[in-house]
Amino acid sequence: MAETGARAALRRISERNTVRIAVTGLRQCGKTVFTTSVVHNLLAAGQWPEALPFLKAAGRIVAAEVSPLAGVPLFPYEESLAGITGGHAWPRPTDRLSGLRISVRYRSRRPLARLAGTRMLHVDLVDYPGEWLLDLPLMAQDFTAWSAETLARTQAPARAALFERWRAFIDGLEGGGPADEALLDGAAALYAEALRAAAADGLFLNQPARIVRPGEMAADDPLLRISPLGPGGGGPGTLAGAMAARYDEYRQRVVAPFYRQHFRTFAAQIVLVDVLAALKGGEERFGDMRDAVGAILQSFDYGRSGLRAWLEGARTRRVVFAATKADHVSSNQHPNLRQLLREVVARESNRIRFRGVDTEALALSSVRCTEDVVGEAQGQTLSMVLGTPVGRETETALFPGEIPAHFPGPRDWQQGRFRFLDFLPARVHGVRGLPQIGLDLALQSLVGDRLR
Ligand SMILES: Nc1nc2c(ncn2[C@@H]2O[C@H](COP(=O)(O)OP(=O)(O)OP(=O)(O)O)[C@@H](O)[C@H]2O)c(=O)[nH]1
Ligand SMILES: [Mg+2]
Repeated sequence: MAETGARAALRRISERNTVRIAVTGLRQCGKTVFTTSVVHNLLAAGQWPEALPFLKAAGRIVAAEVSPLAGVPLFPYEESLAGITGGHAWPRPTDRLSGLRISVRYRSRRPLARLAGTRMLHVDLVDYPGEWLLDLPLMAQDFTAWSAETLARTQAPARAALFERWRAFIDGLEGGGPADEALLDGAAALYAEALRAAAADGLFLNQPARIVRPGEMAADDPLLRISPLGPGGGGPGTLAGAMAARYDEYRQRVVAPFYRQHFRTFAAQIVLVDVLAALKGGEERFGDMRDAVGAILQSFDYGRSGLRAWLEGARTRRVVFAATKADHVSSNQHPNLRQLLREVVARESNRIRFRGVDTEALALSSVRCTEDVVGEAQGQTLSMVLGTPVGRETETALFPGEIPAHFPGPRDWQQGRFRFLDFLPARVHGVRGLPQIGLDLALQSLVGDRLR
């Protein structure tokens, strides 16, 4: 429903002390762990501001409190934290949407404002399965355009074999032929099977996303019976026309609400990118990850200004790009990790900056699980990381390989070049904040200017 100008103005006033942070990132890039660590470190900052040295306002935070976000199930913060600190286990992949508000009471930097008492900033965060983001680009593509793009993608080497059966099936269909529900369902079933296989194979650009991660929808929901079709006459009553109608219904009923409610307006965005996992996955997965991040960022409307921004509320001021799980490599690799991330997002970053929004890139570890150590291997002294790799019981010092500062070339992709392992959360009490790298810098960029 459209808001009147007056109502929107009132809403704007109440939003003045609220920051909605869009935590954006592909599956398993670290969104849930990031959210947990942000909440925990802000809760701890009132008493232990040293946990966030680069958040300039940390020393002025008095205390913070968590509350639910209207209309969204509560983010399972306690459960996630207990897993990390008590059980030394990571959260499970997210399969539902959830959110929370963390309200931070702080003292103003300005002496006069301080006389008036403390101030409040509400930070709103939403968590969701990373797969779902890949649906956002569908909002701007009609069925014909989406089909053409998807067909081309499924012919590239990384996917060709997985999509072969589906491809043979749709090649036998005449898009302009009469609409036959059984044929449409047949194409959709084969497409769904191939899409799930691609996801299992570590590929990201899988659309429609709910086929891979249905969430609260049933896996056999008729809304999910969608498949791209080859070029061929569409129009009402034809196969292509009927499939286009299914596609539009999915966009309207599934994608649009997700987009409208959670990504249309936010004041700050952090884009989490697991550059290390993509490097480890090899050249094709690395390329797919880059394309997926690019496709998602295309769907945000940056830099609204003037009347429209005023009427619609929060305007994005800043986008922070973060290469996550930086603790998988030693600190001397972080500058290269950051440089590589800057190359990965260069095109999107340029587009965003052109619209007057600041961007920044950093290396991040929401929960630091390793320490830097120096070790000897094959007669060389090397910088290593010490931590407990997933699947092992004891701490181990490892040399995970070096991060290239530029896009890897053919030689870099040679087997064994990138040996990053996943680590278990380190044994911490988790009262004084979770150990982190760059989380405080990220918070400074995202909300620092709002804690004045
Ligand atoms: N060492 C280390 N590992 C991390 C860190 N953050 C995340 N991880 C690892 O990354 C995995 C995924 O993190 P999540 O936060 O669950 O990822 P997500 O983006 O919420 O994933 P989906 O829910 O699938 O979209 C975790 O299970 C950890 O293994 C970190 O700061 N350090
Ligand atoms: Mg998650």
